[in-house]
Amino acid sequence: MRTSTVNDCRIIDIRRYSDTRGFLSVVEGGLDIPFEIKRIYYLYMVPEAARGAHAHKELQQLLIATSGSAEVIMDDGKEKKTFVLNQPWKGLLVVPGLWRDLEHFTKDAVVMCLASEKYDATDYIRDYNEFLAYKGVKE
Ligand code: T46
Repeated sequence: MRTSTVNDCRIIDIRRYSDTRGFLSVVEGGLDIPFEIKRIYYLYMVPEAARGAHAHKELQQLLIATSGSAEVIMDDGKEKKTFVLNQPWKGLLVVPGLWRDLEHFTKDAVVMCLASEKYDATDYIRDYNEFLAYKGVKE
C-alpha cells in the first residue's frame, strides 16, 4: 500500500445496542470492517511520551478508545491528519502504508486495536526516512 494516503483512513460508527442496562457495541470482522480480525491488543496507562512512530506495510487496523481519549496522527509522507478517539462507539479504520503517532492519552485511556494479521515484526517500518523512501517521497 505504498500509494495509500491519510484520506483513506476514516472514523466509523460502531454498532451499538442500548437498553435500560446500558450500551453494548460490537464489531464483526468482514461485516462491520473490511477485514477479518486475527489479533487484538490494547494500550493503557500511557504516560506523557507518545507511542506509535512507525508504519505498517500490510496491517489493517481499527483503533477504538474504549475509555478516555487519545489522538492519532496519520502521515502519508506528504500530509498529516489528526483523529481524536474519545467515544467507545467510534473507531478509526487505518489502512496500510501510513506512519502513525499516538499522543495525548488521558489517564483513563484504553486504546484497543483490532488487527487484520498476527504479530509480524517485519511488517513495521520504524525509521521515518525509510518510510519516506517507501512512499517514494524521498530517495
Ligand atoms: C500500532 C500501535 C497503535 C508483541 O509482542 N505483539 C504484538 O502483537 C504487539 C502489538 C506488540 N508486541 C510487542 C513488541 C514490543 O516489544 O510489544 C512491545 C511494544 O510494541 P510497540 O513498540 O510496537 O508498541 P506501539 O504502541 O508503538 O505500537 C502498537 C502496535 O505495535 C502497532 O501495531 O499500530 O500500537
